[in-house]
This record gives sequence, C-alpha cells and structure tokens, in this order.
Amino acid sequence: MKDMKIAPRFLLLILVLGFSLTSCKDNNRTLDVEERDLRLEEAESEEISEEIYRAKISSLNENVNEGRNVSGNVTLKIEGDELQITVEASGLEPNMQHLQHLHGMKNGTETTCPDAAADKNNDGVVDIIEATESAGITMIPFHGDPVNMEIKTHSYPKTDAEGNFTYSQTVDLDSLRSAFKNKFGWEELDFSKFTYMVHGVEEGALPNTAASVMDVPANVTVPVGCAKINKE
Ligand SMILES: [Cu+2]
Repeated sequence: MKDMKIAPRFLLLILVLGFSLTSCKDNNRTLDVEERDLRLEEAESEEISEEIYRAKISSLNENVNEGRNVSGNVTLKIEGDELQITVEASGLEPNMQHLQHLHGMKNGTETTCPDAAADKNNDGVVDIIEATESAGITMIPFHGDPVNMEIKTHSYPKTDAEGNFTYSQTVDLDSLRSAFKNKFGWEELDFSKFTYMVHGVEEGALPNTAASVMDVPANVTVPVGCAKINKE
C-alpha cells in the first residue's frame, strides 16, 4: 500500500524534472546562438569602422617662434569603438606646455590652415582669432582627457629641452561623439572636417596687438603648427 501511494508522486517529480531540464537546454542553445550572432556583428562592425586619418604639420608664425619650423605628424586611427590619437611634433618652444586641438567650423563646413594673408591687422602674427576664419574654433582638445572637452587645463603635452613632444591617447569614440554632440550639435563626428593646430611661443615674443581667447595669454594660444586632417 505504501509503495502504491508514492509511485504517482514519484512519476510526477520525474516528469517535472524532465521538462525543466529540456527547457534549460533550449534556453542555453538560444543564448549560444544569440551570443554567436552578437560576436559576428561586433566583428563585422569593427571591420567597417576601421579608418585612418593622417596629417602633416606645417609651420606658422616662425617669426615669433625664434625662426623655428614646426613640423610633425598627426594620426587618428579609428579601430572599433576606439579612437587612437598620436601626435609627434618638433620645432616648438622647449620645456613648455603646448595647447593642441582639432579646430572646426560650428556649421560643419570645411576648414584649412591659415596663411600669412590671415594677418588682418598686419602686426606680423596670425593670432588665434585671425586663424579662426579658415581653421575654425577650438573644438577637441588633445590633452590628458579629450572626452571632457575642457580647453583650459594643464594636461596638454610639454616639450622636452629640444622642443619636441610625442602625444598618444586612446579615447572611447562613443563618449567623444556624445560629448561633441552636446557641445557643438554635429550629428556625425567627421574628422576630415577638422584642422589640427598646436600653439604657444615664449612669453614676451608677441606684439601687444596679438589677440587671444578665454583670458589665456596670447603667447599661449598663438598657433605655430597646423595640419589639415585628411582621411587616408
Ligand atoms: Cu587649438
């Protein structure tokens, strides 16, 4: 009698266990397939989004930079969701922090490096304000944390005793995109629209007529190297 009572319950238990095991198996299989598809998608999008932008730095305002020619290279490499920024620059004022940025037009139109004709007040210097007309306004800072978009910081690269610096920074592209959209409203972050500029000469090298921005001394903001960003 005892066995007869237990048997149906035991059967039921086996049935319930059996069902739950099967559904677990199915769930796992679905997860495996989803995960595989996700990995495939990631791999595909990484392939598509690999882009390289390169630019050669040319010299500006040599007459206030002790006759030095600023030269170097800017490389922007997009790999998946990362942007790798590399700048090698030389011919700069030694032992000095040098501001460097991507400059652009608010309306997203093309930019170029300014030439001597940009010196509207004929004081022999193309200052930061005069440079704006062709190169645009200060947009993405190349310092310790480009995503924070802060322009006035002390984390820009500093030159060695020979006037060289190497700057290298990897940033999350999505974070940069949303920070940029918040500040400037561009829907697409198109690097080929930018012009790179590196700034700074020694104190006292400029005439008083050289203008500046954001209460920063003109010798800190005067452009000395420029490079139009081009997609490779
Ligand atoms: Cu700049």
